[in-house]
Amino acid sequence: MCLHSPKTTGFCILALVVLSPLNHSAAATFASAVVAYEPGLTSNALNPEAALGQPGLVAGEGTQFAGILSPFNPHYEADQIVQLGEGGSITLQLSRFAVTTTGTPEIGFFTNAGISDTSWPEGIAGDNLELPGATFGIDNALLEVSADGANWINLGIIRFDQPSSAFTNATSPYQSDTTGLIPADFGIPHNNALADYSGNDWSTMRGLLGNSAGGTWIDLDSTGLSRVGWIRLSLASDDNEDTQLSFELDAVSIASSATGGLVIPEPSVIAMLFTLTGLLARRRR
Ligand SMILES: [Ca+2]
Ligand SMILES: [Ca+2]
Repeated sequence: MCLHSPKTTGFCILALVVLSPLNHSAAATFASAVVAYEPGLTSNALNPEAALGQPGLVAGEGTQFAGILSPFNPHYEADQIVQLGEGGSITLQLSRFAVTTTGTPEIGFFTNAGISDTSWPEGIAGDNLELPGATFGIDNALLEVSADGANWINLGIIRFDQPSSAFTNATSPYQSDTTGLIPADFGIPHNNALADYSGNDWSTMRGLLGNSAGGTWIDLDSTGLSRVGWIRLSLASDDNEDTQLSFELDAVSIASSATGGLVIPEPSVIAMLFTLTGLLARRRR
């Protein structure tokens, strides 16, 4: 999008430079590259690129089941979700650094966690979301973070239990027509615990989320790192042949208020930098 003319290229590079190191723009930033993927014991969704970029705003898009991404309607498609089985792991590079910032979690994880609708299609959560069947897709995984892609800080096993929600004003959690809907912001953390949704209807849940798109948010303050550019999720075997654990990842985002500079400029950006240097040199002559 920034490659049409030397003039446009200059603007793009200047924008990147101005935005560094902190980028407070409204648009959320996401994981941008798969560094490693080991599926583990799974035969499903072997498509790690599905975890890059932002979640699609509609689940089942293009099918008769198309409906907005909501706490009752998470993604399930192979082009949206990557799965880890037991022994699996995925390492992702973020597009920009998450800068450790007091007072806010920095990194959001969007999975296929969903809340079962006790009154379909109204969208009403059960009174106790810890009961079996009251939710689906909630899984644990080991989370590690890194400032350089080589040295890792272990944040332990996290329960990724927060659903996603793509629009702030949808009257139905399943509606297929997105006309007039306001997209939620994947760069806005929230403070909701899973229990906060208990017994609530869709309208109340929307209020709890505000402009946030949900997700499970992780605070980096305890890591001792000043910034994080890589994340790794791992699912250990439970050494039980009768169970088959899995973990499903949709996307990873960075809080807009904690978004730093580019992790590693892609080759095209380096090329643009050379172009800009050339332009500036020409102007000085
Ligand atoms: Ca923090
Ligand atoms: Ca995805």
